[in-house]
Amino acid sequence: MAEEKAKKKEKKQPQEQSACEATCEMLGENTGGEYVTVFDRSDSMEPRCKFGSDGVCCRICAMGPCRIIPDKPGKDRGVCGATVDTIAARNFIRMIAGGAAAHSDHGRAVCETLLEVAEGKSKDYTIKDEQKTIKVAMDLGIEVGERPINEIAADIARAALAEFGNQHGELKYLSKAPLKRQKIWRDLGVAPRGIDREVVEIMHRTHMGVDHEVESLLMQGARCSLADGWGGSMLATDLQDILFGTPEPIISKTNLGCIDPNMVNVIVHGHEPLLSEMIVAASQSEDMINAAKAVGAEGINIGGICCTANEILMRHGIPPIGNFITQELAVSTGAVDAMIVDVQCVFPSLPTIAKCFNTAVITTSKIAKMDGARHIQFDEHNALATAKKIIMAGVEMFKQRPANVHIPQITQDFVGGFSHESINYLLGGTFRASYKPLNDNIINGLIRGVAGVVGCNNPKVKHDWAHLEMIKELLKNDVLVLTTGCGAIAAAKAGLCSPEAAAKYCGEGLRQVCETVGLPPVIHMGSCVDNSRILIAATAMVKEGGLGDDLSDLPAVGAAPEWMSEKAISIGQYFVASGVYTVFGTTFPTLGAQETTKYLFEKMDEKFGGCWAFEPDPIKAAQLMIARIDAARKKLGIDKARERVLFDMEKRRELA
Ligand code: NFS
Ligand code: SF4
Repeated sequence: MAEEKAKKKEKKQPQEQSACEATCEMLGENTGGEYVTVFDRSDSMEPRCKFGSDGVCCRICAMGPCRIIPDKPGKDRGVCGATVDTIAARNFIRMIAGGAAAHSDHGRAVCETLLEVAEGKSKDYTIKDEQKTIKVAMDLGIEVGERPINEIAADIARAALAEFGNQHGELKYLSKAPLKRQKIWRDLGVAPRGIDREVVEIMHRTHMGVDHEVESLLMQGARCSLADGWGGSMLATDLQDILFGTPEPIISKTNLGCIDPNMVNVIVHGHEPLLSEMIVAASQSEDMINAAKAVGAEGINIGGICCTANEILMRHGIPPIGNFITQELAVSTGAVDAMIVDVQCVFPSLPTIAKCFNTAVITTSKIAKMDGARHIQFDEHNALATAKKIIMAGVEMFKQRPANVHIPQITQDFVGGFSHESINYLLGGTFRASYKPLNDNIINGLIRGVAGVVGCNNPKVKHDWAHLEMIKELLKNDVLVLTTGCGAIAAAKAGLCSPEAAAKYCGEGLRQVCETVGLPPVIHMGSCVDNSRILIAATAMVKEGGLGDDLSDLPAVGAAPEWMSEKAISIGQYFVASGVYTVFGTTFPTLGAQETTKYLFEKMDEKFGGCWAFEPDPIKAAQLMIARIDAARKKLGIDKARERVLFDMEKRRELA
């Protein structure tokens, strides 16, 4: 009895688990523990294995698993003799391979669909953005001339697909980076040859008994990550823009309150917009709306979770109802009739919780199935018909809604849909699109610098909290924030992605600029593959002039305060290899290996002009980022400008 009481005491309060009000409300609904969620499973997993956490356990061959204690003779090497640093470096770059593979396979699927569309075999999609098609053709060295757009698009798709299997030379998109950056990559031997080749080479090098040198391993990790950021992810973003349109700022709503009790709620979750685009289109067709009405609903309501949410938000203003960690809680509202999933970041627990709430969980990808879920294979040749069939599965479930529906009445308005192109227009105007106003305001010190705050949620950290604390600290210090992925949804839910946030959270300088240009201080740039948009925006800043001649010269930094996935490690590494100082929170997967960690945190800075850092306290992490921004300003000789601005501000306050 006493024991039971002690256990109950240990159960965390919702407010300790999440900074999102709606999430807390749903957690509060389950204090009796009727169903199990990621929050409970994470607590049950404690204490977690220290060897695994620190990256010093190797299971690469069957002589292991080898768990290393570096300073204990006899335990300081694996059975094969591998040192703790070899093991941690191997584990680390295997994470990069996993992340790069996921992003890039998504990119590959987009390429294949574009080819089918261009060849007229996938009749439900069209080429939506001709201007972008021409731009991408030029980037890939494809002749434009007077050729029909479909022919150009087909050549783009073929050239893009060839990037995956390319064996020699280097990826074409590397030429989009600043010249100085390209030279750094070539000199270091990390210019990726082909996307698939770099992933495979990591698997080979990290096989038992191959590459054992920390530098050699980590440099291949960098090469593979670049094949993700400047390859697979960038192709995914660009070709999606061609197919579905380049995003423009769009007003939307977010959070669980966007679930509508009177509608058939279909939630799309996962990553590839190929299907979710069609789901959106199908949900607006008359026959589907009629089918919904026939079962007593007012219509069909689409919402999103994770990055597929960001994709359809960016192009259609569809509300993201939650981020990664809230996928089960969305189901537990009882009002989700169907949850449609494709690939990545999908909990295999969904069918279990869905059973309690009569939600249909539908898998759609031929590479991603789940026990307990219904599989309706997505067929891009018959995209609209498949989407309708999937929506009908939701319509059928509407009548079986449980009695205990509970939807938190919490929503938040925000603006999303910022692509590099739309920022360019916003800043410079349609006729003279440019980043000049941004650069000018950085040079004159009103904006101190730019930070990309991106990435996941992780139940080891209070949900959304680290994102929000970090972002607020940055805004207060006049740092403009760019965001993607689940971090973007966290920011949007907290009201940081609305223009009004400028007055509420920003330092005087940043507030002024945001209000003049009409930008929110936190700019939602899309899904995680859209981190490639941040690379391109940063490159545009370099090319605009006045802020050095390489990405590493910019007063720009990156962070993933609640990361969890291998994709996040790949993203972090390609930011570092692109010259960006990048701070991760939560935990860092090489901490048990000194030399490897030192290489990532220090040596990479000498090589790339950017390096990794680890700081779980989001405020301290923000301060590290600000210090790095200030150092870059000093190097550029623009630190004096900022002192003047601050002085002026004081003066103005005095006057007021
Ligand atoms: Ni990014 Fe998107 Fe979210 Fe993390 Fe998962 S959804 S690709 S990996 S959890 S940000
Ligand atoms: Fe152990 Fe070496 Fe095998 Fe890894 S590769 S499990 S360190 S013997």
